[in-house]
Amino acid sequence: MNEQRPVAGGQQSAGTLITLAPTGAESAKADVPALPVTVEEVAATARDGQAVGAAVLHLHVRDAETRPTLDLPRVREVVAAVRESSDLVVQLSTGGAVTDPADARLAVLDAEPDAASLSLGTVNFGRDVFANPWDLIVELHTQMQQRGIVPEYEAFDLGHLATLARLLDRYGPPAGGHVHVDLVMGVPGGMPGTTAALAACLPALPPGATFAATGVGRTSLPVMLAALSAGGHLRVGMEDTLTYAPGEPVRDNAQLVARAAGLARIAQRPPLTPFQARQLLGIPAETTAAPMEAAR
Ligand code: KMH
Ligand code: ZN
Repeated sequence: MNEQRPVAGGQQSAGTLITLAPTGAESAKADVPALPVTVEEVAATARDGQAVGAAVLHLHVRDAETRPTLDLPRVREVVAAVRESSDLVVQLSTGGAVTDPADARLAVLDAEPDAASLSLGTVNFGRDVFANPWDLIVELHTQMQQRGIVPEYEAFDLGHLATLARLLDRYGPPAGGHVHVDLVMGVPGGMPGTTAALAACLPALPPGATFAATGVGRTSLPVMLAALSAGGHLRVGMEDTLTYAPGEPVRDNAQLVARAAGLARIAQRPPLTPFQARQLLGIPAETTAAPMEAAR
């Protein structure tokens, strides 16, 4: 299963890893009623997302007032609820919100996720700045190595991939041994969500790495098609995309996953299961059969 074929700068998989980023830290529940923010809503979103093809959950947590939070008991509660409702690989965001301090971002690793995001550089983020200085990058990388948490390296710009090369050269491979990069495209201040920008990133991927791509806003579809054409994987969800088509708000996260899964099947690289995703990313299989895999 999951046969690997070489492509420029990285590896191509026979299946497509679909990561669901359902919530993010930027949108307000009051503006986007379909955004999952409660423990129950996030757990149901994980279950429904898996049912239509997601394998990984990129998770930002909200508090009881629906505000983004890194509060550890709350993060643990949401992680436990997701593990209860689905088999998805739980990937906690260490990016948080642009206002979150570095120590709180590092502390989410205490919630013992399977995986965590690791942003590779500072980037303008609309009118804000998403700060990722070198020392924080190194601290996240080495702490994840020590704790056996598999990083998803997030690149918002081509130069961030040069930082990744330096990081791996100086500090060695990540937990699990496999390098997986998410190209986050179309952030106002980062690289554009275009085929040309995606193609420019490919030779800069570390040897043997896999990549996914995310297109923010209206770049969602072009980035998805470009990523599939280049043998890449996909990240979709309401963290990045709130409009399904011009004038048509996203109904729910499952709608975005279902569209990605359909395109992956058309590309003859159908969605990977959570079990296959764990194999690809170097995450140990769960010791007990989780709800949905066990039911198959
Ligand atoms: N919310 C953004 C400022 C991550 O999750 O690691 C950062 C972000 C990246 O979403
Ligand atoms: Zn995020």
